[in-house]
Order: sequence, then structure tokens, then C-alpha cells
Amino acid sequence: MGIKEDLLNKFLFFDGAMGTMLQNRGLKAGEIPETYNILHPEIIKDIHEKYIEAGSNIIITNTFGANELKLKNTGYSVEEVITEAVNIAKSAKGEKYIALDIGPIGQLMEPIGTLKFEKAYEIFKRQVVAGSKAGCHVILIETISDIYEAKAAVLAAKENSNLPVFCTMTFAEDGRTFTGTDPITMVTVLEGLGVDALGLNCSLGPKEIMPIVEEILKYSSIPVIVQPNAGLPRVDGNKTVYDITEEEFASYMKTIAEKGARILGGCCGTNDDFIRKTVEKVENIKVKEIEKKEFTAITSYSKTVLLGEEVKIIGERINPTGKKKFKEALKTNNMDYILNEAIMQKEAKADILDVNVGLPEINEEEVMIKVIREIQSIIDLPLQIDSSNSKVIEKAVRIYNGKPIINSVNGKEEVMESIFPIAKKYGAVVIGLTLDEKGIPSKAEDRVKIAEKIINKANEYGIDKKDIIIDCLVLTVSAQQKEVMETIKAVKMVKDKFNVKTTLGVSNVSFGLPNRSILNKTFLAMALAQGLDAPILNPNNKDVIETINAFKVLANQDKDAKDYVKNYSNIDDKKEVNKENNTKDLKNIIISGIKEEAKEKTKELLKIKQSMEIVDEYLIPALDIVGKKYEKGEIFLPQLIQSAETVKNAFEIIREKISIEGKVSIYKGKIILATVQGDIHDIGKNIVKVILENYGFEVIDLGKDVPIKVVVEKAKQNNIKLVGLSALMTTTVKSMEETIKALRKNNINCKVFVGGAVLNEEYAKMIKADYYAKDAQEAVKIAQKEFRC
Ligand code: THG
Repeated sequence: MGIKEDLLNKFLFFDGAMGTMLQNRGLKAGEIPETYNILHPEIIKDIHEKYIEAGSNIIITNTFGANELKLKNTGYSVEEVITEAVNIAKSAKGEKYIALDIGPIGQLMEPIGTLKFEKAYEIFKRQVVAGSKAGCHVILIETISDIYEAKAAVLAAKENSNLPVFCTMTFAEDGRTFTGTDPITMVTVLEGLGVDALGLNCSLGPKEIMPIVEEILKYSSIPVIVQPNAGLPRVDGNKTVYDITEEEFASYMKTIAEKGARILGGCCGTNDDFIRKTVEKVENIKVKEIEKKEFTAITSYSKTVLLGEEVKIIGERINPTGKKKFKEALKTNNMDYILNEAIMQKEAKADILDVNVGLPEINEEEVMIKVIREIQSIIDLPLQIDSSNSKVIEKAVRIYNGKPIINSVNGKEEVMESIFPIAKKYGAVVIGLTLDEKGIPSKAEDRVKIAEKIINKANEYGIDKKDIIIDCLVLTVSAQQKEVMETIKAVKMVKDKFNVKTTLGVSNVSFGLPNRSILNKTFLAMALAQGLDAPILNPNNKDVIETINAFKVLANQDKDAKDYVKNYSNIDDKKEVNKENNTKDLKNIIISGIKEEAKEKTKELLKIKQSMEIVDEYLIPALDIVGKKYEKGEIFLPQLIQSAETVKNAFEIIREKISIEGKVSIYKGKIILATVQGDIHDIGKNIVKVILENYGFEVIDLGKDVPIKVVVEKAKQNNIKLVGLSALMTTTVKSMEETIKALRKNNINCKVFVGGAVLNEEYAKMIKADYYAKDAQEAVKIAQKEFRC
């Protein structure tokens, strides 16, 4: 029996924390836990055995940070550390599976950071190859907070081993990961990529994660993993302790098991007693059967769009066909033009954007990848990848951050054979056009037959019906008038017979006739009534949007006409707002995150305004708006960073001007940032740096693992008034406290703010920091207060 068979009808138990157990056995701040595989294998073996004895049947290797970047200065290779770790796990007494632990790389991925997707893939690949060679039974990718990093890791695992792949992500209190992914999006993306189990680890305590677990269970069709911390951390003397007992932990885990989770374990702060109690309470519960969920979903990194419940709009505008300007933009690599098309469609309430860049005279593959990356860096709508070239499609869905739609396959054998394997591997939804080797049948019945063929063939490739959208094909009424009603009829037949989701390229119908809008909206209404789920159309066209808004009321989709009333009760006010939004000033450009345009606009403004006026009237207010949206959860970290980077571009132009004129600095104040000694995690600190800089503060970045005396010296040298300290690990909060003490002892007249995953208000007070900054936005507020700006 293997792990996958076991999962069909029983619970499996992971172990608990490794880090905390190692600290109890002498691991010091700054020591790299993975080196213990080589230096103190007996300690690791002992910890494994304690867990096996407590009832764990999956042992997680001590390889969380065993990637080439984190091991760089240890003198040990990835292969050495991983091979040793797996061997130690094997040598531990007792029956168990061995899971190769793969934690996050520790750097931000593009576009928020600098780590490239392909580079992340290569780093993970080395770990996977070493682990499977050493003989682990399952690859466990865990504590991931960026779904894009999870995708790189899962692909690396699946393409370089035949082992089962598990993946867990870590969530914050707002129910999202660090980069804004919610549970349904995680489930949709990871399931699509073909992982064997998924879930949540670390994050918070079992009580706090309950709503997140419920969401995951609601959507997942595969086994769910839950590995919470031992409650919430607090400082007790100079130690970090977690706030619930083994007994409480186990009771929550029992509830979680009853709700349907299948693989249970513990994270930070747990030990063998937590696992023992959990096993005792859960072992004899009857497992809940895992139901297949049948929803059709596509996602970006943060947003899931469900098809079927109400009409969803697929924006058609990113398509060069018949558009001279668009073709020009593609040829000259004018991304701003294309990004503006994307932004306008989003503002016009498109739910999904079709992306087609097919032009004979360009390198479609290169341009498609670039366009997808650029759009995804500023817009959170799911994308529909539209190309007739399967190679372009494969490259695009590979680097896409989410679950996309592929537009399209058709009934031709050759086409299905080239596209379905891609759709299956990456978990994309596919549009199936009802045409085949003989063209588009004129009769509805024959189109339905092709639809059936597509659905069946997809099934052979393991693609579920829920991941197929049928397009019964819209012909032009001016050329094939008789066939328009056949399309409408076919939509209804396909819906009734197969109950699949449907799409149509609505604007096709009116080619060659005047006042196309009238035909488009009328055809749209007819098709919606027959079961069209996701029309492809121009969302900037008021007529079709109004038709959809009205249809949603009439078809009982817009409950109590709520949206309708909101949209139309105050038509005049609305027009005003729209007018304002349409005059695109630098503020809007920053909020949207279009970098090149920001530079141009700044240059223009410098002709009529002072540098500081631009900073105060445009840059800072724009960042404030973005910051508020971030706080309200309307946008997430990637967009916040994108806007901050856009400001940086504007700043550059202003700085150039200032240096020419020899004026004083535009900086509002000088701040030191450092990740404290013993801690090598600088993701959080780097984000704070970007945001602070873009609010006009000068940041002296001392880097990570910064010795106490360096912080003190630099603060003295630069006459610093504000210091920001970061620590990710519980073990380094102590070091943070010492750094603050040293600053005070040396009489440096500065305020200190602290941040990091394990910190909170209470901690900050305890270690005598002046402020706790829960995120970058908070750091800005603190800086503004301290520098009175
Ligand atoms: N099915 C699927 N995909 C498709 C189509 C389909 N992709 C391409 C096309 N058909 C859908 N896209 C467009 C894009 C633009 C137009 C028509 C279809 C078009 N636009 C007018 C213009 O740009 O001038 C404006 C239309 C308007 O404003 O209403 O004609 O069938 N799967």
C-alpha cells in the first residue's frame, strides 16, 4: 500500500514542529537547522522517533530550508543535506512514510521581487531530485505564501519525480496568503496542477484557522492537510511560548478531522505530546468521504471567477484583429497601450480578459509571455489565453500565475491531441469550438455532436467536464443569416444535454453591418436566455453591458436587483464620476501601476509644476489611496508594490531634474532598516523599504543578519531618528530586544519600530520598541508621524 491508497479511507498524521524541538536541544539563533543533519544526526533521529512513537505516520525531513540559496554559506550542498536528512528519517525506528520537506525559497518572486519563475523552478528541482534519489515517499511543499512559488515548486516536483506531491500554504488572519491568495483560489490552482493533497500549515492556531479550513474543505476534491501552530505566540520572559495546551489543540484537531480534513499535524510550538493527543482523539473517528466538487473556476493569483452562477464577461479587446493601433503597439512593443486596454476593460466590469497577440510579423511566443506578465503585474483578473499555436499556449499557461482559460480547441483530432495534454498538466479550463475537419456545421444538431466529441475526448485525457466551455460559434449575420438561429439553438441543446458551461464571441455576429451595437446586444439577449454563461464581448460598449445588467435582474441572478439599483438609481451622479476617472492624471496612472506612462506624465507636469508640488499633490496622495485600498483588502501586496514601483519611476524623473537644478534633497527623513542578527529573512524588510522610499523617505538598508554594533554605529554616524527592525523567527526576537537595548544604552536619540511574522503589539512593548508596524503601510504612518509630514 502506498500513501495515496491510504488516503482513500484513513487519516494520516504528520509530525509536529522541528524548529522548536531543535531549540530545546540547543539550536541557537542564527544556526541553520539543516546543518544538524550532518553535525548532529542523532538529535534529528531522536526527534523523528519521538514523533513516530507519538503516532505520526508521515515523518517530515529536516530540510525546510535546504535550498541552494539558504545553504550557500554553510559549506554543505543541497544534495548532501537532503541525502543525509532522508537517511536519518529512514533510520528512525518505526513504521512511517518519509516526506521530503521543501519550504519557501526565502526571496520574493517577480514581479514583486526579483526571483524569476524559472530560477525558482531550478532551485526546487535540485531539492526534488536529491530527495527522490535518497528515497523519500512524498514531496511536501509547505509554508508557501506566494501561489506562484507554489506553482514553480509543484511543477518541479511533478516533472522530476513520480512521487505524490503535497502542498500547503500559510494564511494570515484576513484569510489570505501574504500575496493575496484566498482559499478557493489556492484549491483551484493547486488541484489544477495535480497535487495529491493540499491544505494549510503554520499561519495561526487551530481555533483561528477554522474558517480558512472550512473554506478549503468546501472547495477541495482531494485530501486536505491541516497543520496549525500551537495557538498564538507570546513572550514569556525571554522565551516564545504558544498559548494553547496539548489537550485544547487536540480537541480542535478533532473538530477539523470531523469536518473532513485527512492529514493532520502540527507546526510551530507543537511537540510529540500535541501529536500524541491528536492521534488519540482522531484515530477512531470515521473518516468523512471526500466529495468531488463540480464548480467551474478560473483564477488569477488572488481572484477566482466562478462560471455558471451568473453571467461573466470575457473582455475581447486585447486582440489585434482589425485594429491598426493595436497591431502597431504589438510591433513596437508598446506595453502601455495594451495595459490600458486591460485597465479599461477591468474598469468596465470585465470578469476575465482574453489575450490574443497573434500577428504574423512578431514572435508570438515572446510577446504573449511578456503581455501576460505585464498584465498580471497590475491587474488581478483571470486571463484567457487565445492562440492557435499550441507552443505559445503551453509557454503561456506555464508562466501564468493562476488557472487560466485556453482559447481554444476544436473537434479536430490533431488539435485536441496537442492542446488537451497541456490543459490537463497545468489545470486550465478549455474552450471547445464546435467545428472539425469539415468546418462549422450549419445545423445545431451537428454542432452538438462535435461538442460531445470534444467532451468525451477531454475525458480520455482526464479533463473533467467542468473544465470545458463549449462555444457553438457565432457566424456573421450579414453573410450567413440562416445560421445565426442555429447557434442560439445549439447553445440550448448543449446546455440541456451535457450541462457544460458555454461561451460565444458575441461581436462576431455584426461584422460588416452598420450600428453593430444593436445587433450585438439583441443577439446577446437571445443567447443569454438559452444558457450562455460567459460571453466574449467589448465591455466598453454600454449597450451590451446594459443588456447583461438587465438580464441578471430578469434571470434572478442579481438578487433583489441590488446591483441594478446601485448602477441605475443615480445615473447622473455616476456620469460625473466616470468623467473624472477618465481624465487620467498621474494619480490614476500610479494607482493603476503603469510605469512608463508615469515617467512621461511626470515630465509633462514638471513643465508646469515644482518638484515638491508633484510629490505632494500627486505621488503621495496616490500612494495614500493605494495604501487605503490595501488596508481595506481591496488590493493585495503585488498591486501595492506595483504602484510603489511606479512612484519610483516618477521620482527618478524628479530627482534628475533636481540634481540638474542643484536643489536640496526632496527626502523627508532618513531611516535605518535592518533584519536583526541571527535572522536571514529579509522579505518583509525589503517590502517596507520599497514602500518607505516611495513615500519620499531615504532608507539606509543594513541588510539581514545585522550585528547589533553595526546598527548602533550606523545610527550614530547618520544621526538617525528612526530605526526599523525586522525578525521573522521567534528565536530572533531576543536579538531584536538586544539591539534596542544597545541603541538606548549608547544614548542614540532615535525611535524604533519593529515588525515581522511573530511580532505583535504586546511583544513590541515588551522588548521596548516604540512602535509595532504590522505591515509596510503602518511603517509609513509611523515615519510620517516621526518626521511630521
Ligand atoms: N469564439 C472564441 N474566441 C474568439 C471568438 C469566438 N476570439 C476572437 C473573436 N471571436 C472574439 N473577439 C472579437 C474581438 C473584436 C471584435 C469581434 C470579436 C470586433 N470588435 C469591434 C471593433 O473592435 O471595432 C467592436 C465591437 C463592439 O464595440 O461591440 O468586431 O467567436 N472562443
